[in-house]
Amino acid sequence: MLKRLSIAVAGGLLLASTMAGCGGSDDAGSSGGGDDKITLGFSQVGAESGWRTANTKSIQESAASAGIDLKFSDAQGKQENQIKAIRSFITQRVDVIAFSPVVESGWGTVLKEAKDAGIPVILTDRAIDDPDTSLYKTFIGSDFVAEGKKAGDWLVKEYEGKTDPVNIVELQGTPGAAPANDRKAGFGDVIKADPKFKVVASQTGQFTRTDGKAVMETFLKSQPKIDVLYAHNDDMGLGAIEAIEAAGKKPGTDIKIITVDAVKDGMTALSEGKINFIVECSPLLGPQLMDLVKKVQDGQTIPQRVLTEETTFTPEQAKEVLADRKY
Ligand code: GZL
Repeated sequence: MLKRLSIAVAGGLLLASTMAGCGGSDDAGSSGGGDDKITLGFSQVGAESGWRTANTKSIQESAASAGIDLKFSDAQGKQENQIKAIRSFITQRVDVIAFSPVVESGWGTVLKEAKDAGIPVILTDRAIDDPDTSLYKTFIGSDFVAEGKKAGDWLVKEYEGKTDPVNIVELQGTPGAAPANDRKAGFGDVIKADPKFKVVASQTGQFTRTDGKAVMETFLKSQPKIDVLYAHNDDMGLGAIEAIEAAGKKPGTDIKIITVDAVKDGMTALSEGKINFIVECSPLLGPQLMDLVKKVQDGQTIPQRVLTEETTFTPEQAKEVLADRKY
């Protein structure tokens, strides 16, 4: 799918256009870099979801297409592994370091080490909460608070004019992760305006299908009445659908479901009416990241924040675009 992101610069914010699904071979791990090749050290969160798999593919393919020597490390969801990988990239004297921080906090020390070693750092996908923004050149990723607000706005519209209580259960992402914190905050901000909306249970499903299913099973046992599920990503929503169906209920009808990401499996469930609304979060950050890496290597000034614009999907819209989805 051609992902068109309009180019606009406002207050140091760049929205850049990018073509999705770049070509080139899938270059896993590190490829032999010649002397003049830029060497990029990338620390990835893990492989917890369909979104993450697509994000990794985009980064590996884009590095190959851009002729960038990629040293890729999978942290299996552990911050200590990401810190170790960043230290290893510093020892190897890579040209640029990029990473998707699994959680928001605890990065100051290792990023100071990269800064002292004169190696520029780019944040991708998730933000950090360190106040010292000189520790990284830019953050390219979505506005997760806005994603949560879009989910809340849909729910408010869906129940407009109704007065009965609406019991909501929430499957949160990884504790401490920016998308989990912000999607919760954005959603909560919108629904607090109407007392009929009540989050009766909220627990992490770690962004995975397995945990999403297990937690939804406990919600179904403990909650006398569930009207809505808000899941911070498609994968947890898909796991919850399995639990809802096993309990003899119809997902999308007996329990309305809102998720975030818009990966293929989520969009398929949406087109079938098992999910009611999906807020898109694009994993295809590879092309923009490689462009930023080259600019940083050339010593060019780049915006502090590169925001990926995203849309939302209803079941009807999902049916229209499903065939073109690349992830
Ligand atoms: C969001 C990304 C989140 C996805 C999940 O940018 O960090 O992590 O929403 C993924 O699917 O696991």
